[in-house]
Amino acid sequence: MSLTERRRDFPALRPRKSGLPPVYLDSACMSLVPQVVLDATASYYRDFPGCGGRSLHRFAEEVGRRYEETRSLFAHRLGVADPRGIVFLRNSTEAINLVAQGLRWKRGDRVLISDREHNSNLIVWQRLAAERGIRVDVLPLADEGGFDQLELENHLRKGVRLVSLFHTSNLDGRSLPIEDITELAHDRGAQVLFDGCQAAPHAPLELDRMGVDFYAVSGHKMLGPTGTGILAASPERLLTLRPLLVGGETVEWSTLTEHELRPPPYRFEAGLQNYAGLVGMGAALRYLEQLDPAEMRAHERDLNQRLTRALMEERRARILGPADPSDRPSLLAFTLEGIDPHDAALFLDEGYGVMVRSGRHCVHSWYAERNIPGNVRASFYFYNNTEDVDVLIAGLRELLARVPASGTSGAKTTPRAPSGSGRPRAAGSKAAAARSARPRRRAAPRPRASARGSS
Ligand code: ALA
Repeated sequence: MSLTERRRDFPALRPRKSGLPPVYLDSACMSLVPQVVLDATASYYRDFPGCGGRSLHRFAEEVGRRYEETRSLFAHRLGVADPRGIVFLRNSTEAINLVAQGLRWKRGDRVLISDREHNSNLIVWQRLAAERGIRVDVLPLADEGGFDQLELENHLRKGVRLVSLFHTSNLDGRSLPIEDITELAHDRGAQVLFDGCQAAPHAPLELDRMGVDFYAVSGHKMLGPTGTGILAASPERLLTLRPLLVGGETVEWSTLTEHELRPPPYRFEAGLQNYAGLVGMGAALRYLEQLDPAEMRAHERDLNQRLTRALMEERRARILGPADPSDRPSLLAFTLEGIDPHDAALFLDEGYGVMVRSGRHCVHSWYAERNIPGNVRASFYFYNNTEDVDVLIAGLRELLARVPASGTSGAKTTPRAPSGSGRPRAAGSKAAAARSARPRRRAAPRPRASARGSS
């Protein structure tokens, strides 16, 4: 079965009232969910709605078995030999928080992050700096070109305790050489934590072989239900972390004055767990196992190439990050001169049924440094096809034609959002100009069936 034939497995891609399927290009935020995952999730409530690990009856036994099966599937996907190195959490944000708040810090300990980390891998360290006196160093990354190992070594020489970086960027789609980074960090006595949210959905990993200390993943970006993240680490590394929460299921025994924690991973999984979600996640991991990662990568790169070429023909479009889509296959972030990114996203959704993400993608710090209000981001997964890209291109062309470059909402001139407002908006008449360009219904006929279902 070709990758795009698998579109049939995704109920959210079914044609809507207009007769057309939605164009979903926001999988970097959250992937769609195949029917098998929906069925597995529902099967928990329908067929074996028990408390895992507590009761001895058949429902509880079944959920316990499925829960551990999902743990083993995650371990297999990530190349972790011992499933006890997989801790179930809500998402990668919680996983990073577990490492940040779980390690025992000394004043002056250094953490090294990059200049384009998601807030999940930034705010936690800022808080530790303010409250516990750690130091946060920032590794600048070039917008183009490879990873600068010398710059990393210069930082490591200062005595870094933890290097905490994205694996694949949600901002510009590039990946970091995590094996080399791990080796360099270990040579200097530092541990590594990678945010694998944008990498794990696209390929299996070999974390044990690479010696990665901690790796955070969100299941909702890899076909799973929401609330199904994990932290991967060796059980020995996990022993160095203080649990964020304790309570039911985290202890071997307790008296009125004492308790003994269970070994990892159970000491980190307090209270009744997201059994339905994790049973669904097991189905998601089994589904992913059937896909060829090389084929997936080539397919995503080809879609990205198609959009890249179209944008390169547009004088007002500027692509963020590496020029070559092979260096950022799963996503493409861009600005359109004179058009506010949120206006562009609304125009595409309302007029063309195209869903992209706009704004600062939870990497506010990077945009603030450059005084850019945000950008538009299209992200690809194996279920996207060329028609998706062509509809997006048609929408962007119409938007550019409707909103002239000058005298309208300008990416360069749009003021930064007042703090706390969350969504940057284009100012006054500029925003109005872009918004008035928004069609009230589908503005242009979408390319029809010939491309549908093809890759
Ligand atoms: N949800 C975040 C994004 O869309 C990570 O990039």
